[in-house]
This record gives sequence, structure tokens and C-alpha cells, in this order.
Amino acid sequence: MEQVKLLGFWYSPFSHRVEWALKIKGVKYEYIEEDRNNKSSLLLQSNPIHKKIPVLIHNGKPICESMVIVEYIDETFEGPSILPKDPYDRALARFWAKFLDDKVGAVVSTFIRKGEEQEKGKEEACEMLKVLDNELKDKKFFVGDKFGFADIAANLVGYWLGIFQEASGFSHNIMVILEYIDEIFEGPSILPKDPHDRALARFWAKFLDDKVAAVVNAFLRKGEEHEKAKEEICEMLKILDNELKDKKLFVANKFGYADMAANLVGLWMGFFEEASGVVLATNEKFPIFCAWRDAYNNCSQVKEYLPSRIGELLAFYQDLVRAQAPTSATPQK
Ligand SMILES: N[C@@H](CCC(=O)N[C@@H](CS)C(=O)NCC(=O)O)C(=O)O
Repeated sequence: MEQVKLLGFWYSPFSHRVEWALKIKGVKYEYIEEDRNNKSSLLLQSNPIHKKIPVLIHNGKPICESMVIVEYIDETFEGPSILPKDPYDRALARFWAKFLDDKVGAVVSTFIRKGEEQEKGKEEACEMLKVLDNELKDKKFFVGDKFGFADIAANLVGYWLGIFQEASGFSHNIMVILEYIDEIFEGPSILPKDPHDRALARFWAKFLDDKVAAVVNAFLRKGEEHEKAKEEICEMLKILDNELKDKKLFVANKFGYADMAANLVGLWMGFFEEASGVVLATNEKFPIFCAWRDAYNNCSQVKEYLPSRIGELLAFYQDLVRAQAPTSATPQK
């Protein structure tokens, strides 16, 4: 009987790469959540060089480094292959995976560092996006017409970059990423098929996305900036209260693109309200919006896909509110 354990952090793109590969292969595994500030002796013994997650422990033997693990999984377990069979395509897949991995530092500096380091990171990240923009212009996947190794490495730019952008106020690209996901992956479509409904969905998504800075400023800033943002949020709530009066979902009665953009006001704004004590969406003032929000958070698509660790997310935002960044959160274009 195979014994497969994965040590990871729930929020790490590197852990998710490994989980992805295990799922592609249909491997059963035990996931063990590590604590960044109090690493287990199993982690320290298994990855004594870097002391980082992810680590895969297969029948007692540890393997480290996410893309090394993905390759190991591909070679060890039955199931759809992750690296292409053709040697040239394999080389290409490894090239792009390495290219993407080499940019981790730039992505982190762009969103998490400040000053010169951030500026340098931004330059490098933009250079990378230019390269990808050119490389991906007439293809869906990095190598051939099949999802594989390099596409797994691309989770950093395909998914996490969007999360970093949203968390840091650089939010304008996240819906582009959603459209990209809709176009490249099989499964139920996210944007409606009908052109008018598509336009409506894009309209509402943009409307909601344009409010990111106001939401951040209303709950995290002080003074004039806070007052102006509060006004803008109340204006937005009035519009939503009217728009949602006889519908639960934004377009064509089907959960989709605009409803995904609505996670900001449907879910995250509630965290901010609870964490900061500034409550703008009250039942008295915006009863329709509040009823929509309850239904939104209880609908199966939201429940199934949005973060299950609500308590931890709330604690995370409480810390953020306490830390109160002094500068504006206006998205940078
Ligand atoms: N190159 C590594 C990166 C792994 C990595 O950076 N892991 C982070 C979590 S996102 C970590 O364990 N950090 C803990 C620490 O630095 O103490 C990989 O691909 O596996």
C-alpha cells in the first residue's frame, strides 16, 4: 500500500502545484498543514536544506521543491502524463517552467516589498508579462495542445498573481485572468454564451471591480480618504439595492462572471466590516443588498468554491486592519 503525505501551507502556490499533480494522477494522499512560525520536526527533518514546504513523503522518502515533486509524481504514478512524451516538447516544458519559476522573486517583490526593491520587481514582472503576452498569442497551453508541466508552474502568474494584485490594490487584471481561465479550461462556461448577456456580465464585473479601492479605503484608511470612500460605497450599495431587487444572480439567472467579481462585496466586504467595526451595509438602509448577500453566501457555487477557512480569513483581515497602512490603496494602472 502506497503511503503519500504532503506537507504544505493552504495559501501557497507551491503546495497547490503538487496537489494539482496528485489530483491529475488520482493519487490518494494525506495532506498535513504546516505552521510557518512553528515548523514541525517532520518538515525540518524532511527538508533540512531549505526548511520549506512543499515536501512530498512517499513511502517514508521525502522529495522537495515543487516542480521536482511534480516530475517525480509524473514518473512514479500511473495516470495522464504531465510532461510531454516527445523529448523536444519535454525540453520546452522544462524551459517554460524554469522561466516562470525564476520570476517568483520579481512577483513577490512587486507586491510585498517596498521602495527600490519593489520598483525593480515591477520592471522584471512587466518584462515577464511582455514575454508571456507574445509567447501565448496563438496558443492556449505552453507546450503543444495539452495542459501540462509548464502550465502547472504557471499557477504563480495564472492565479496567484491575481490574488496578490487584489490584495495589494493592483486589481485591474483579475477579470482578465478569469476570462483566460474561461477560455482555456473545459467545463461549464463562466461568461454567458449570449453576446448581450456577456456584455452585461462584463459591465457588472467592471462596475464591481472599479470599487476595490473604495472598499479598501472605506475600511482601512482614516480621515478624508475614508469619508470619501464611505460615500462611494453607499452610492454603490444604493445601485446594487436597486439592481438586485428581483434577482439573485447578476445575469441570466445563472452563476457566472459577474457573480465571481461580486465576491468583493458579497464576501470580503463583510470581513472588512466585521474586522474594522465600520458597518455600511445595514438591513435598514440596504435591505435588498443584505438579502442578496445572504443568498450569495449560501448558494452552492459560492459555498463550494470560496475559501472554507472563513474564521482564519477573518482573523487575517483583523490583523490587516490593525496594521492600518497609512498610504492610499488606489489601484495603480
Ligand atoms: N522553490 C520552492 C519554493 C517553496 C517556498 O517558497 N515555500 C514557502 C511557502 S510559499 C515556505 O515554505 N516558506 C517558509 C519559510 O520561508 O520559512 C518550491 O518550488 O517548492
